[in-house]
Amino acid sequence: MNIGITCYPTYGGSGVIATELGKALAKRGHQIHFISYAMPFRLNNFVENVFFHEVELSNYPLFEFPLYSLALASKMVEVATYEKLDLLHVHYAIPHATSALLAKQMINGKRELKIITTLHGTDITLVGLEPSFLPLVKYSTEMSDGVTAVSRFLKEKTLINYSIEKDIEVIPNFVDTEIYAPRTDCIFRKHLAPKGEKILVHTSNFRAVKRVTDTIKIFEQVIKEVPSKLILVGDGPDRSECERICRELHLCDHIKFLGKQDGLVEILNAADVFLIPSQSESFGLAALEAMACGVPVISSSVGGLPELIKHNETGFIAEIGDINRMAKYVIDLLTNERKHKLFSGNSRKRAVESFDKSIVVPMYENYYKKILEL
Ligand code: GMT
Repeated sequence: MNIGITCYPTYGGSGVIATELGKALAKRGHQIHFISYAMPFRLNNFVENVFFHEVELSNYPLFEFPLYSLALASKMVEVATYEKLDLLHVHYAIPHATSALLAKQMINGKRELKIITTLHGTDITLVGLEPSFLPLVKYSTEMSDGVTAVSRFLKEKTLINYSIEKDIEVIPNFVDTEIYAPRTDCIFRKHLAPKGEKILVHTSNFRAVKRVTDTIKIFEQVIKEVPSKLILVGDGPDRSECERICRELHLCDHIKFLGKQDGLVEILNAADVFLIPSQSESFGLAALEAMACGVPVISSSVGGLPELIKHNETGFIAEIGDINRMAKYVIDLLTNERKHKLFSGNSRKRAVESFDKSIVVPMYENYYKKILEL
């Protein structure tokens, strides 16, 4: 198949999934054309059958706001026409699905182009609900030839919040469990915890929805019982506030802010537990990556997280904001070696058996075939 893929190229789960999917499909012999305003960050090496088409934006003085959605639609028309695309798979509805539908209309009659939209999270649960976007997200979802959601939770939310009657296919996030795997040669651990302290890790984009401050409050309780370190990976609007809280609680010597990092596998391999106390999380790719490395996850009971994390098997789940309970769960795992080993093995097993890319990529491939036959 000749497949166009549009995603946000910067850090973020939807971009990771779109890029890894494209690379995996290319390995399976498909021609993949990424269309975006910048090269997706995981596309940093040459990959056979993968092409990148940059959307260029004119900054004519009259345009006070950049007209990216329109420039994207034009580029989609160009790529679909000259690269003979069979389908366009767009990740994150806003504005990608709308641009794709416009492109489809523009080439109508000249070429049959199917549009598949993958809903990832805040495009449905947060941003899409704003009055300025809601009608557009509803229309674009309804008019796409195929729609996938990354969890059953997100599918239900879409159908209810937008009053949509549409067959939405649930295809979960995936991970390459050969790369995200437990390693014995972890040099980071000694560096991060020189006195053999336990290590708690959280990775995110430091947005309010991630409740990163909860990880610090959980840690404040844990360190009273267990010598430990908290490693925070990523960056975003809440980072300064988190750093302020660390200073206020006199925890700066025990909490390390690593900022954005590429070497996540090494960091996860140093972790004893992974924290994800989010306010909203349609799947939780970060938690899956930790599980693949054999790290038990403590999470809030929101969104798609309970579809991923098995309570009392691969980790623990608590109500949003229930810091005391989450801290109790962390202490329980860090002080019970037998239980930790069991949960670690269960986590790895679940990632390999249910969410490895060899299982999930064919789900997309089969879905494409189904939509192309319609
Ligand atoms: O919605 C976001 O916060 C960003 C979005 C993204 O584009 O990175 O993340 C969402 O998509 C990921 C990949 O499908 C999911 O694993 C995340 O759970 C989801 N984030 C939220 O729902 C908050």
